[in-house]
Amino acid sequence: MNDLKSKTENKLKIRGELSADVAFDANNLNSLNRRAFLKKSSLIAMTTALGMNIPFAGLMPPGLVPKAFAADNLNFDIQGKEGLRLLNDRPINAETPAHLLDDSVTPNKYLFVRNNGIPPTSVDPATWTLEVSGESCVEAKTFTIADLQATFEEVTLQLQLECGGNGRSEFSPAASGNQWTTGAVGCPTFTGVRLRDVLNYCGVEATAKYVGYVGADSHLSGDPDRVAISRGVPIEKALERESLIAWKMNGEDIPLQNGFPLRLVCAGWPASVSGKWLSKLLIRDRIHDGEKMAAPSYSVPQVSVAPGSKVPNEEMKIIESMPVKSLITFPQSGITHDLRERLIVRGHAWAGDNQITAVFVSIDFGSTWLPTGLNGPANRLAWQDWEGWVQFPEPGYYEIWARAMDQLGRSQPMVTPSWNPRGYLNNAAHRIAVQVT
Ligand SMILES: Nc1nc2c(c(=O)[nH]1)N[C@H]1C(S)=C(S)[C@@H](COP(=O)(O)O)O[C@H]1N2
Ligand SMILES: [Mo]
Repeated sequence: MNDLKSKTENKLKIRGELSADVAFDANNLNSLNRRAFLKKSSLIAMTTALGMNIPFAGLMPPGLVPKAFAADNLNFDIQGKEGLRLLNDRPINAETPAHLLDDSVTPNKYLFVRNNGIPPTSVDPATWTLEVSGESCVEAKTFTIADLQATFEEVTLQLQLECGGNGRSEFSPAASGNQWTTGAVGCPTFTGVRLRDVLNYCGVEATAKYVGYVGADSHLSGDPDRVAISRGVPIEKALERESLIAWKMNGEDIPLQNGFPLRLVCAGWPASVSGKWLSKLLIRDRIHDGEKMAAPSYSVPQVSVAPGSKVPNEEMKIIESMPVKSLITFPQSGITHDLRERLIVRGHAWAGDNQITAVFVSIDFGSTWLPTGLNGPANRLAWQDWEGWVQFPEPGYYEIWARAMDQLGRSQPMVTPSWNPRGYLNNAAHRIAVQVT
């Protein structure tokens, strides 16, 4: 693992220092600065590197790096996971390639892993306890998982989790942190009890403003007095009927890396609010002040800023509902397709607390958009499946782009949206490469 980690670090070091001899190395290109690439490239160079013609080349935005060059090449072994791409091994951070997210309900082996610290090592669900307290809690109480199961109504919901930093790798100038591409997202089902039932059982004072979580993972430094992460949500979000304390994912034990034996799920917001290895909940009379609550963590500038700007913490705001986004999960980027056949294209779309009303696809670099068929969500805060088909006019290199819209009319930009210092909330349209022969 360490060997692979240093490879990743080396890749990061060469970011922006593109030399001619690596210009067409597909494995290196995805972590390189796009502008540096394009300074040295031309349409001729691109078609030579692709080995085929680009029929819609005239419609290609200047500065676009063909998706075909961005190969996902790092596969790793994490217990209970399959095919994930590792970004960091301490703490473990691994994302799911888009084509492995094709299922309507994300299987346990394909849910991404984003750890800030070191997960607990010996977990016994029979003795695990959850303590509820805080300034605005009427009566502090402690529950075992069996207590939760015996006292409250059991609920199963499909809920989407997306890391606030998903898509960070595309920001320029680069933002530090895990260089997620598109794979820090998933939508499994969770079974547990409603957070609000548990909070109301303990009593919520009128002064309640926020609910914070504490998990049983430890800080990377090993210092028992330090906490890796302790975030939370405003009381209104905590009291929504979809906010859960869950002990099952897709009907099975939650995978260890995803929070076994108990986790919070407050979907539609940065997944950092969904505490794993949940051991405490605090009903706070103020904005929760746990680790990584304060700016610049999970915060963006209050007003948009020029790329590369320094933004004082006081001018940042905490990220709440996530933006509109979509993913093409079929076909896999890089496939070869027969000109005579229609190509089915499908994926998912989601929009934080909101609902998707349409998804469009384009095969001509965004000049023409075709509507797709869209399903409703299984329940509020689940992603929505969409499917359409395209037919290509002649052989050559194409990209399929997808773009979703929500009920507020918000859509996705074709380029990276508002630059922010930590590289959050990139909802640029997803692109895949197709070779038509
Ligand atoms: N206790 C604890 N909870 C946590 C984290 C963590 O490191 N420790 N990471 C958070 C972040 S930043 C994200 S994106 C999600 C990731 O959930 P997953 O690993 O199950 O996909 O968990 C959140 N909950
Ligand atoms: Mo995250």
